[in-house]
Amino acid sequence: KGNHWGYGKENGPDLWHTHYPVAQGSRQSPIDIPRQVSHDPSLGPIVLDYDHCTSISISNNGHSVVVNFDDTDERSVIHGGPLENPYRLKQFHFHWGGKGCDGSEHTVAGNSYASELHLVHWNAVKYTSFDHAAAAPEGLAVVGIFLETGDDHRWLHTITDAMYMVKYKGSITDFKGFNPKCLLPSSLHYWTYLGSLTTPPLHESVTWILLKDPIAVSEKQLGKFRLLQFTGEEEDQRLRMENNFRPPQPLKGRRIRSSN
Ligand code: 1SD
Ligand code: ZN
Repeated sequence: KGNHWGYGKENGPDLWHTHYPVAQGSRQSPIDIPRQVSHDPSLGPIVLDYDHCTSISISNNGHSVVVNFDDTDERSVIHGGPLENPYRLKQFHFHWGGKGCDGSEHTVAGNSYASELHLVHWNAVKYTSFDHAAAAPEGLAVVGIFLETGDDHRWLHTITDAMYMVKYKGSITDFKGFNPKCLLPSSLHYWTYLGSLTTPPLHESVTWILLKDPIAVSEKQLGKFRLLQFTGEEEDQRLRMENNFRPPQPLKGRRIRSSN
């Protein structure tokens, strides 16, 4: 099944269901967050415990740029909010648009942001590996953060400066000591709902925690993301990595809850 999905005309989100029928399932992501979401007083604050955070590498998986973490112990976890267990940070990656285009996966009252950051965590209390967790109902917790265009982001350059080393699909290089805490907005108010991976295999395993406050990054910084390639260095075809987002999917009666 490997690589016949992407974001193009012949392999884009509208066609994913042919190889991944769950694309039309009952809890798919992303979704549009409606204007009015009810506050759930039983939801506590979400805690991102990244103090001893240990990034290892940065890579291009042909769909996004990914920063990978050491997840062999509980050094970087999130807990609280809608979660019953702590979830370990595995990686983070981004989705973005073309120049001047929308690029987020989730939308808010019909409006897109320029980009969306996903911090992917797994439940190591219930499951023995990331791969097991990724296919299981309570397996993953993904924190989504919206990026809007504005001033330069003070810390994002650490990532964009490393991008020339992972321009092509399949490339990977050391990226140690990066703490994603520097990418969080000042408030951690969130929406939460039960959904799926937004890329094949689209497993319905994700507790989504979407931060309401966006962070600002400059158009110039986003331009560096668009120098990445969907394609490998040896391929004849060159395809700029952009518009790597899935559009909102039907809510199908799911409840969305607000932390405030
Ligand atoms: O797109 C990512 C995909 O690259 C992979 O990280 C997967 C987890 O195995 O998660 C999806 S997403 O749902 O976080 N977009
Ligand atoms: Zn993602």
